[in-house]
Amino acid sequence: MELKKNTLIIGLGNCGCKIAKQFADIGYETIFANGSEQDLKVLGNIKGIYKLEGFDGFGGHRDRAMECLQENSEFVDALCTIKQKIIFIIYATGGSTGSGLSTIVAEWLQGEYENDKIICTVPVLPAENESINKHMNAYQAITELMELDGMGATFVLDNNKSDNGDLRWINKSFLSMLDAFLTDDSWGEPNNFDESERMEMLKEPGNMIISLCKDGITKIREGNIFAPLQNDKVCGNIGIIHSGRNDIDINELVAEVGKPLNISEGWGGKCTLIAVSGMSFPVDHVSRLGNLAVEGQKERQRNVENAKAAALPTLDFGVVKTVKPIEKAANEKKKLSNREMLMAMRKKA
Ligand SMILES: Nc1nc2c(ncn2[C@@H]2O[C@H](COP(=O)(O)OP(=O)(O)OP(=O)(O)O)[C@@H](O)[C@H]2O)c(=O)[nH]1
Ligand SMILES: [Mg+2]
Repeated sequence: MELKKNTLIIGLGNCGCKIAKQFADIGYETIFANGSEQDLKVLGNIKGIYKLEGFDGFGGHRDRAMECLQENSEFVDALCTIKQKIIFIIYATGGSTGSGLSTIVAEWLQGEYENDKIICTVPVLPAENESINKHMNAYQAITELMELDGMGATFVLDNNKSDNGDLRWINKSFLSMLDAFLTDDSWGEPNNFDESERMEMLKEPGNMIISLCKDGITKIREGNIFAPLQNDKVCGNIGIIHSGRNDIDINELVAEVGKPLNISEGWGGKCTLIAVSGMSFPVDHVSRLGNLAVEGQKERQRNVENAKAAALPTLDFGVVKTVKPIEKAANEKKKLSNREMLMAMRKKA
């Protein structure tokens, strides 16, 4: 089985759809769901678009998702006829459409296909300088995701890692990493990192990361697109494709990510690839975002309290009295207007 052919990418909300579009452009089967006509226009003329009628954005309210799905049965119908074995749901946790839909869609797919499919999620976390509402939504989305049973791997992308706010770099990097993971068909002595081993990794619940370069081990901690790893060394499986000869020192890698149950290695890759699955969710980092929201709300509350004291005082504007014009003396001759003078002159002539 070729993994790419057996993969469906679902993009939810604006960010999810933009990342999913990149996969569509390189031949992946894709479904897009969003309410905003303007956002969908950016995708161009492409199949698999579901416009969520009546929901032109959720305006920051994740809780509108259920109502939206009830009113947009065409999209839910599409979720019931998926042929691919592996499904990726991509969405921004900080927005409201993708963030709100994500849990319900994941739960729906899980119920619909039970253990028949591997359902992976790709939640995108807001940067630390984004708004309170984004941090609250992200915290809720990750809490809900962690409570779901039967899910496959989760790739937590972190917008805080973007270079000067360049989110396209995050999108592109994820595309190349996941595509390499799904399509690298390199083979060599003495072993290969085969498709069934990759499927096992995707099937494994918990956090997963991919790194695509020679200095992959240091990139696991910094300079990557993923949320900072939970510092507990919980690790399920490691997959490696060496591009040269043993270009990854496994002991060094294990010291970094923890002791895995299994290590699958392949040789002859176009570039070095490291994948680590079954790790803990990045709870510390997500808590940090949650606390930023709590602190932000406290500050707003303080501002509201201070603003109360700043009521407008009552001012006495006084009353302006009118003054009567001075009456002209009765004997004073009325001055003629220019017109009157001209008329009088014409009469005389
Ligand atoms: N990595 C990445 N993040 C993005 C991108 N576009 C938006 N975001 C992030 O996504 C979050 C906003 O989510 P959106 O996807 O725009 O929201 P939505 O799902 O359309 O929901 P609404 O609030 O209803 O519009 C913010 O945290 C942004 O930083 C993108 O192209 N790449
Ligand atoms: Mg939107």
